[in-house]
Amino acid sequence: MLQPIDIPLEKAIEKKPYFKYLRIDKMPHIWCPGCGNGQVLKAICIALDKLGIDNNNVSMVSGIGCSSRTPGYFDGYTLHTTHGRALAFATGVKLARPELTVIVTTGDGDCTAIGGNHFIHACRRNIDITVLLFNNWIYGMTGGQVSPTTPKGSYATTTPYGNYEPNFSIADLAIGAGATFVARGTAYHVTELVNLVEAGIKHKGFSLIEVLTPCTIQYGRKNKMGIVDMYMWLKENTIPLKAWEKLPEEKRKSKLPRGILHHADNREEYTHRYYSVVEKVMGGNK
Ligand SMILES: Cc1ncc(C[n+]2csc(CCOP(=O)(O)OP(=O)(O)O)c2C)c(N)n1
Ligand code: SF4
Repeated sequence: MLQPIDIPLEKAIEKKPYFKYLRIDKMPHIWCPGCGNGQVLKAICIALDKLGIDNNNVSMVSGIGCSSRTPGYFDGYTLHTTHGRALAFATGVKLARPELTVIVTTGDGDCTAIGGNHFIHACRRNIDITVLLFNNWIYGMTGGQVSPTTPKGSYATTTPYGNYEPNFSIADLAIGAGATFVARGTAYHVTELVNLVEAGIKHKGFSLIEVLTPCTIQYGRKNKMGIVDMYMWLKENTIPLKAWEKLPEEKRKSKLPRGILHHADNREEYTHRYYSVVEKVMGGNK
C-alpha cells in the first residue's frame, strides 16, 4: 500500500522547498491517475515559494468538486466551503484580513455554473483575490455531468447524444465583467503556469487564471480520450498568446491562446476602497 511519505519531512523540504506548502500527512491524494489537479497544486506551491510568501500569510478557499479538494492538501489557512460559494467566503476573508494572500481553487461547474453570479461580481469589484479556475470541461466529482464549458458536441452523462449547447469562454466572461488580470495556462505547461500564478498573486486586484486540466476519468472515458490523448490535446491546441495573435483569423478559432490575456492597472482594489470609506465614516477609528 502507498505510504504518505517515507522520508522525514525536513529532508523532503530540503530537496523540494515547495513541499513546505503541502500537508504531506494527507497524501496520497484522492485524485484519479492522470488527473491534472495535482499539477495545478504544485504550480501554486512553487509560485508561493518563489515569491517567498509564508504559509501563515496564505488563505486557500474552495467550493465543492474534485478541484475544490485542493485546499485539503495545502498547509495554510484553508476553507472548503459550499458548492459555488468559494468567492463569497474568500471575499469575507480578504475583507477581514486584507494582508493575506487569498487564493481560490474552483472548478468550471463550481465557479461558472452554480457560482456564476459570485464570479461576475467578484470580477466587477476588483477584489485582490487570485482564482485558479480548473477548467476540465465537466463536473468531475459528481459523475460527469455537462458544465457551461463542455465543448459543443462533447459527451457527458447528461448529454449522451453530444452537448448541443454552446459553451462560453471563461476568459472573455471575466474580462467583460471587469477582472483586471486574466490569464490562461494548462496542466501540461507547468513552468508557464508557475509564472502565471506568480504574476496573478503580484497583481493587486482580481486575478483569474483559467487552467485547462484533464479530467481523465469522467471526460476522458466519455469522449474516448486516454490520458496521453488529453495531454497531447493541450500541447497541440493551445499556443502562446504572441503566436496566436499572428495567426490568420480563421486559424485562431481552432487554437486557444495561453499566457496573460488581459492586464489593467488602472482600477482601485476593493478592500482598499472599502477601508477608505470606513476611515472616512469613522473619522479615522476603524
Ligand atoms: C448546492 C449543491 N448542489 C450540487 C452539489 C453537487 N455537486 C458537488 S460538486 C459538483 C460539480 C463539480 O464540478 P466542477 O466544479 O466542474 O468540479 P470538478 O469536480 O470537475 O473539479 C456538484 C454538482 C452540491 N454539493 N451542492
Ligand atoms: S473525476 Fe476527473 S477531475 Fe475528478 S479526480 Fe478523477 S480525473 Fe480528476
